Amino acid sequence: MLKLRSGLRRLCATTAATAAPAAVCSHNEWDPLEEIVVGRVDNACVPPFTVEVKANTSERYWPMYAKSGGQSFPREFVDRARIEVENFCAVLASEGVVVRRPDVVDWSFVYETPDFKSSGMYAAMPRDFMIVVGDEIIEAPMAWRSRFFEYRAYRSLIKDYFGRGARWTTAPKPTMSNELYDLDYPIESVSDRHRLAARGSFVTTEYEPAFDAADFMRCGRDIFVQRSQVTNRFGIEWMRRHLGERYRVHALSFRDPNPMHIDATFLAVGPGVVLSNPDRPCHEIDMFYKAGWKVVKPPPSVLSDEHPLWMSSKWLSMNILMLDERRAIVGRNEVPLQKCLASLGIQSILVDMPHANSFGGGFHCWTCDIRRRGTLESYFPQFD
Ligand code: DAV
Repeated sequence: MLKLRSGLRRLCATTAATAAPAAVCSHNEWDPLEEIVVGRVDNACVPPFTVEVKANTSERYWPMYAKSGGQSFPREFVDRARIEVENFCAVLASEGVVVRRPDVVDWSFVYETPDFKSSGMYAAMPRDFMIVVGDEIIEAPMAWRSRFFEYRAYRSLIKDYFGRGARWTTAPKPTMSNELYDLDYPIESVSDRHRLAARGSFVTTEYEPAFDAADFMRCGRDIFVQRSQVTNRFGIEWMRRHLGERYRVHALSFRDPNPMHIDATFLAVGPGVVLSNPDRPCHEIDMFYKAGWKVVKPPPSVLSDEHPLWMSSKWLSMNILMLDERRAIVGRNEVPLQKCLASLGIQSILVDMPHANSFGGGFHCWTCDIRRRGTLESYFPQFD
């Protein structure tokens, strides 16, 4: 583990004026977890089958998207996922974590703006929609048209946090007009898509800022992000300028034919330890070695290929949630991963939610940490 650099400490665990604990404060992915938002599967709807959905999903599921856009995801999965996620919340609560939930919203409503028409999807993945950086909640300008109104499910929560002292920012809302998308993005052939992504060409253009918060990973003063199908360079630059000099925003790239969300590709699990997906090596990994980080390749998932994953790969297995740097929420059946974590001194707390996984997320995606006990530190001395 790295030695902490004391010169950079800045407390936000208490607010100066009141000395009361800050309601919102999180600097990284591993400090001791105190409060978290866990998503909801209620009313989850299949998004309309637009170019950005097609670019991000496997052709195996395209018939389902083409047929069921605007309708409920299969009820059996919704019902099972709901039970699994309630259990996940109960496990978090039993570990002493305060669990908050978004509102129940009807996602089947059809909306039309001057630029586009769509229906909604869900509020299952708070990690995509928002990010906490220090005492600030930032709502992301997500790139899918079906997610434009997702903020409505979170506003009760965010207003409450604002009332208790959090800073609250909504990144510029995208118009999501046709100019934001490469409507000719060649998605019929997966090999075309691989070639394009490798060249840095994605379904989203640079028309206006767009990002999903899950493309960012927080390591104290250093924040890592990838250009992906849903996060463009304009969005990354917006974050960089918005966060200002206190933070260093680094763009990483991976050998990944279809990047969308960094947290099943590259996930920091402690100060100086990162899980790096062996199928998707990081082109800038030297940055981590230089800072003395340990780069760990997690083993593949044991999940059956038959189990539907409508919006992700099986690498959701590495999408774990750290309760602190020694304890993680990990899939109950992922024994090879549990062993790998044990070798790092990390104890696995076992939770099973395969039907929740079908909706595109693991434990990290399904949550957004609101408060972790800790201070702002640098773990990359070469940038100080
Ligand atoms: O398989 O890397 C992960 C999506 C997380 N929201 C993947 C996609």
